[in-house]
Amino acid sequence: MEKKRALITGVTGQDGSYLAELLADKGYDVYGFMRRTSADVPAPIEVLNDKGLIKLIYGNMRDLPTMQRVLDESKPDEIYNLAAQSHVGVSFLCPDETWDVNFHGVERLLKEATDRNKQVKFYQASTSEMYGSTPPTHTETSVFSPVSPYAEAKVKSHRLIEEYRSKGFFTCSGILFNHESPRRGKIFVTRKLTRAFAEIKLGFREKVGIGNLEAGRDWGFSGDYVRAMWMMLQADTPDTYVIATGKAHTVRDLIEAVAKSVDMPIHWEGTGLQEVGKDAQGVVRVEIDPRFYRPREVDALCGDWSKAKQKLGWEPSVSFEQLIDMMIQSDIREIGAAHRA
Ligand code: NAP
Ligand code: G4F
Repeated sequence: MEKKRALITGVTGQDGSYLAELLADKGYDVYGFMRRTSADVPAPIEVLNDKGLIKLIYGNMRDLPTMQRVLDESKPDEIYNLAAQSHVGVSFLCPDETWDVNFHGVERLLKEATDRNKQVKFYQASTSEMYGSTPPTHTETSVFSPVSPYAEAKVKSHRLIEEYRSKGFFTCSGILFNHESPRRGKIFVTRKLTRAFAEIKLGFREKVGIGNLEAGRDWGFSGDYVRAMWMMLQADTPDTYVIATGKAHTVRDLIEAVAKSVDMPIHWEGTGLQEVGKDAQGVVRVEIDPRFYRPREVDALCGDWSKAKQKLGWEPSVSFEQLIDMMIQSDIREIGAAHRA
């Protein structure tokens, strides 16, 4: 049987890296679309494991000719569109780039891909941010109320995916709630905290500044969520699915759990901007830094993933506590290794 070919945009990101490994393990030839950066990693890069190939080629969601070239070279059966300006806070600072990559990029890719192959299967990385703050639990049919440039662009792309589906194309959307891992970018709140507490624990840092303590998120493991992406494209019909754990925690809960996982329980003193988190010796380990507040905030997100369980047989395998432990242990190892080198 001929090997399947997949194109992953955003392959250098958290999800892209896990997905590339998953697909290569399943025997796919995987093409990854990567931007040229000042790190000067030369492309193409080819990685061959015993089952499949991962080939990274230069591409940019903002550049039509490179997109066309990549599609012609990779001839994908499945496309996973994960590339995005993915930081909500940054989207308030860079709204044009966010709009161009997160919406127009999707528009370009969908058109070029379906012009070339009407049977191509397309996964779009939609997001729980599209709901804004419409409580309490979100399903595939909950109302969208985006509050950031990031979420506005994602809603527009989500609608485009539905439009293509209504015309008979195999286009799926995963409305994914926050998912994390040791490969998470260091400016997202989970990794920022696991990194900071690993440094505090090892004596390289004293404290960390944080924004809104009361925001609630439904945090899962990226490795579980990329499995759901693949399952969506193997289903008989294309659809939209919520992927989540169904359990929400606040940033305050997250800090307490991260601190506990390095045996440094935190207690809180003060209120508002003066609130601090102190360790058992009374040393301030967490303080409020208003620079991390957002112009508009999504207060609480929690997903109902029952459709994905029922129709795809998907379920999450890593708990909130296991996730934090995995991340902090990895950060401790990484920092230790860097200081030994
Ligand atoms: P990430 O780690 O920030 O990765 C984003 C990827 O997009 C990176 O590979 C980045 O490349 C690439 N990219 C950015 N601009 C590009 C451009 N102009 N052209 C080509 N590539 C570009 O994000 P992630 O956490 O893996 O998330 C993957 C996708 O899922 C994103 O679309 C995100 O919006 C969405 N999502 C994420 C979550 C979550 O909790 N993680 C939840 C819901 C939806 P560089 O390495 O060059 O920067
Ligand atoms: O970790 P965050 O930056 O993730 P956010 O904004 O929820 O977005 C992530 O998840 C979305 C899915 O819902 C994805 F679509 C998106 O691509 C991205 O992966 O912030 C989480 C919460 C926010 O409420 C934020 O205001 O934590 C709050 N927060 C408090 N202090 C902070 C901080 N966030 C960051 N990044 N840094 C802080 O110091």
